[in-house]
Amino acid sequence: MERTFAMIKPDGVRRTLHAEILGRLIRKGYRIVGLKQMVISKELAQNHYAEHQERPFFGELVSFITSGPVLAMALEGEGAIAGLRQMMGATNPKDAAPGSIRADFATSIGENVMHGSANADDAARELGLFFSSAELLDE
Ligand code: D4T
Repeated sequence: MERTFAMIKPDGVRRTLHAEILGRLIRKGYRIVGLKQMVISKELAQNHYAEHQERPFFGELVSFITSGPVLAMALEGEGAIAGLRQMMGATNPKDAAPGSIRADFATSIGENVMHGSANADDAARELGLFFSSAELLDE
């Protein structure tokens, strides 16, 4: 069993895609072990996206992700880290596989509806940034 961090970004929350996206994740078989709608602080955003600090789009990325509430999630399931990435599709919706969440619901690379941890190290780091252990269901 793996745990991973997922998030509906402010564009997805504004468009109330909660049920659409949670429905897909639940039907896939993932267990939602943590869930909260929250506004990300600038500090948390900079920390979460620290790997992109030097990129030209960093400022826009931080201002977008803090622009309104997000729905933060902890998901559990077999192969959940890679499985979630597959369900989300490529970062740029133009390149996302047909039927993936980004292909179906997003048009721009900047506002691409969802985040999912890229690998096991990121999953552990991001779950720790967004959730305390008391907020998560037991295994
Ligand atoms: P996130 O982290 O949001 O799930 O996206 P990915 O893991 O799929 O992609 P990423 O880390 O490469 O990019 C993080 C975030 O930055 C935005 N972005 C990215 C952007 O606005 N312009 C760009 O050129 C790139 C590469 C989109 C996602």
